[in-house]
Amino acid sequence: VKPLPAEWFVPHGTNAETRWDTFRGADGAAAIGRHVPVERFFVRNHTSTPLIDPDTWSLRLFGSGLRGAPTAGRPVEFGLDDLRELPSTRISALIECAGNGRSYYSGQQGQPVPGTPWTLGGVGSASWRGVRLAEVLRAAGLTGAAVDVLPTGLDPDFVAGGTNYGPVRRPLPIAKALDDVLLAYEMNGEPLTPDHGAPARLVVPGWVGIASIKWVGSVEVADHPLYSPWNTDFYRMFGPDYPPGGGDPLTVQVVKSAFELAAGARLAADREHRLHGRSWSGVAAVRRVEVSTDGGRTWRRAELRDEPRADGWTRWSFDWRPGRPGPYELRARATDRRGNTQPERALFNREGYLFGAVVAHPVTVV
Ligand code: MTE
Ligand code: MO
Repeated sequence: VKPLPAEWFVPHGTNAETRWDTFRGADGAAAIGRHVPVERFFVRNHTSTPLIDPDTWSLRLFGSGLRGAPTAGRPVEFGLDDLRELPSTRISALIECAGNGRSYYSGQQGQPVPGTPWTLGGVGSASWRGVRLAEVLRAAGLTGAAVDVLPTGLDPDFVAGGTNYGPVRRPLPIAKALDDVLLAYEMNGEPLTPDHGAPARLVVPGWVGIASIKWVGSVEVADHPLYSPWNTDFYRMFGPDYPPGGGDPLTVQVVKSAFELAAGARLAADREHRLHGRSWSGVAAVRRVEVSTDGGRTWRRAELRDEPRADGWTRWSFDWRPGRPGPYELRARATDRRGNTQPERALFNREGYLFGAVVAHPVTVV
């Protein structure tokens, strides 16, 4: 992992989250636009960042869902130049860790969970260029029999609690793979950096970050369901409110909101403040945001600063003159076009995934 400076990130071991107070400069002006600069984008690694030579790298496709399989036994390979010759597309998409917001299970709901204690910075929006995975699959001889695809990373095996789970890999249903998944080789107009998956990674819009496999080296295409620990043991919901054997493998992200403000920020009492924030959803564009400055008793509409769009977050602002000094808790609550909104409490799950409840943001008015 490249050094991730503390002025921009909150470090969590091999992971680092973008600090929400760095979205604004000291003068209050926007420091980050619709897309997060690569050097400020959160990093989430199960192990460590591999350095891969783009000139010798290739992507191997194989499996019973390709023409000629299984007897052909002839995997199809694409080098980076081969990929660049296929029609390219540019998309905007958020990548967000399924564990983003996890620390609030403990901090806000008194429910400690293991895992990286993200606040809300395990998310970022970027512009991605690459080839649609559908295009690559078709070029490799996709048949109508394909059910699942399994992209596998070239990073070191994931070892935890004495178990070697093998390389990071997670099956994706063929319907999603053919819908809007990108095999990306550029981020914000530059070749991918090692930390974000160079030379190529998947970008799976709206879905939990683990679907967007970095440093992808192979893709199995199968005419039967595929499994890996990442869709059986991890990234599923376990807990009293879920089926005894666990819920389905996680797919889309939930609605969330964050203030572009430090926790514990100090604000002058007798001035009007323009508070800024962003809200997003893995399902649809965010079309309404409300803010409460009195602990959630009353809510007022925030002003949307973006045309709501499904491929990114909606930026918003809220003018507030506190009046009286003292401790306050700010809250933001968003609703997407499908009517999904943020509840008071998130349903507990053992791994602390998908914390979508309204987050209390403490500030001190002086
Ligand atoms: N791909 C591989 N090969 N190995 C990993 O550890 N982490 C996943 C995903 N892709 C991971 C991976 C997780 S959990 C997330 S949230 C995203 O990458 C993070 O992407 P980023 O580091 O570019 O922000
Ligand atoms: Mo993640």
